[in-house]
Amino acid sequence: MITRRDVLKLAGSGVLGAAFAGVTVADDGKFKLPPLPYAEDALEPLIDARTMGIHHGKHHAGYTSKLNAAIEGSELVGMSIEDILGDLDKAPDDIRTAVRNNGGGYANHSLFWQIMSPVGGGEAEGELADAINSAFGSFADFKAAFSAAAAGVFGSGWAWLVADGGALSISTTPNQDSPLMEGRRPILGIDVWEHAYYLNYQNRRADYIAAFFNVINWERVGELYVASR
Ligand code: MN3
Repeated sequence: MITRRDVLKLAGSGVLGAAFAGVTVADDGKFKLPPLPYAEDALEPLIDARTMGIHHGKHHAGYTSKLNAAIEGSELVGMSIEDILGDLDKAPDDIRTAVRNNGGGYANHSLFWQIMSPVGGGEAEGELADAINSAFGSFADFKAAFSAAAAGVFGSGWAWLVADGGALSISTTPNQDSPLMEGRRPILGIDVWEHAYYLNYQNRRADYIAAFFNVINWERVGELYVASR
C-alpha cells in the first residue's frame, strides 16, 4: 500500500515529477540540511569561504532545526516544504509564524546553493533563454531588471525569477518569505540579507549582486525552468 508520505517521497525523488528544487523529507519526517554541492571556498573570491561556511552551516542549519522544532507533533510532519509553504493557513496558529520564517528560510537557501556554481556565470541557454527573451526582451534587460529588484529590497529579503506555467517574472519578498507561499515557483533567487555578503562586501550590495551573476548555475536554473512547466 502506498501512503501519502510515500507519494511525497516519490515526488521528492523525481520519480513522479519535480519536487521543489529536489528537497525531500527524510524517512523520520524531519527536514535535513542539504549539503553544499561544492566546497565552502569554491566560489572564492566572489563569495568568500567564511561567509559560505557561516551562511550554510549556521544560518541555513538554524532554519532547518527551528523548522523541525516548530512542526514537531503537528500534522505538518511528513509534508513537503512546497505543500507546507503553499498553504500556511494549514499550520496551527501557535506555530504559523515560526513555520513561515524558518520554512521559508529552509526552502530559500536549499534553492540558493543549487543555483550557484564555481563554473557558473554566462547566460541562460535553450528554452530558458527563449523564455527570458520573451519576458524581458533580452538577457541584458533581464539582468538589469533583476539586479535593480535585488538592489531595491529594503532591509532583508530576496529577489526572484519566478516561473508561472512557463511564463517568467521577477519579484521580491521580505524576510524569508518565498514565492511558494503564493503558489508560485522560484527558479532563481538571490539572498540580499546582509549575512549573505557583509563580510566581503559590507554596504556594497550592488557589487555583491554583480558578483552573483558570475556564479549563477544557468544549467540548473534551466532544469528548474523545464521542470516547472
Ligand atoms: Mn541567507
